[in-house]
Amino acid sequence: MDSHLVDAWHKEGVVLLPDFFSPSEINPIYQDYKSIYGEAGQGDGSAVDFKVEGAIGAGHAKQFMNIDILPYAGSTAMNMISLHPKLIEISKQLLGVDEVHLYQSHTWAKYTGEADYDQAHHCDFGNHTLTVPSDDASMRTVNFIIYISDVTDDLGALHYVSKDDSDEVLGEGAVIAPSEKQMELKGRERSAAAPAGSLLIYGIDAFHRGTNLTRTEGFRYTMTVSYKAANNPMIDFHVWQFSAERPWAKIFNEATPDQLACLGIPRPGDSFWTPRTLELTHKRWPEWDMSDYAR
Ligand SMILES: O=C(O)CCC(=O)C(=O)O
Ligand SMILES: [Fe+2]
Repeated sequence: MDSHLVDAWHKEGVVLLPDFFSPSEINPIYQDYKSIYGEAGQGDGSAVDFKVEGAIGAGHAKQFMNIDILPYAGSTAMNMISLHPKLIEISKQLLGVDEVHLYQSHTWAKYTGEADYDQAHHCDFGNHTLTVPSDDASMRTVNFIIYISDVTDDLGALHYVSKDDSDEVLGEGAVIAPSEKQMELKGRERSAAAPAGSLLIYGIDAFHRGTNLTRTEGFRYTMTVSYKAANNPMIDFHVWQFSAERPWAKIFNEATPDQLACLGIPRPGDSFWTPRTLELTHKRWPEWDMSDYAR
């Protein structure tokens, strides 16, 4: 149990772990992004600025291009990193629960000039729940950003405000920042710039914002991966079951029962597994080695 990480998480609301993944874990994913998305977006590679007078940024549809959802067309590494045992373990520690579910996993490639990526400070609950962040920390979220390429300030590093600072500016436990408070939050923001392989961890109640890419012909490759307590129906983002035609074999062929449990698949020994469900599931996913489940 890494109590230092848990303390930092509760105090700051955001934790940056530089060089968390090894180059051998990240390099194949970098190659996937290169072949799927390329190194140039739409536009001529010079920065654009669409901010209105007095605003620090806003959401635009063009910021959200070049996003795909698990399972991916790319390598095993690209598919399995969302279910990395270290991410599962950290999620359990930070939420303080024994069972977690993966509820979000998407790629994101951003390019200088394709959009103005500057956003206003916000917490992500707006599209992760129909309610608001819970008072109970175990019913909130653990949101990871995995850095596939180097992320510097001129390549759109996320900026965030620590919990102490947002509480001071907005009042204790606030999760909505009115426009007249945005400049003050910006004055307290910190940068999450870090090299490829780094891991950023934040929660559903942490103020942060995307920032613009300004380096000529710059690009930023990241992956967004989020966990919640397994028994938390308030939180969701994707619905895995909706996309049965996607390449799920890439996950089934590699994942352990613990990893598959993060997608809602009952563990070996669960009463769900009967001769009938085993046979039908095997017909559905013939490549999946189900011997642990059949035992
Ligand atoms: O990609 C980033 O750096 C942050 C984007 C973000 O916060 C969002 O779209 O909600
Ligand atoms: Fe966000």
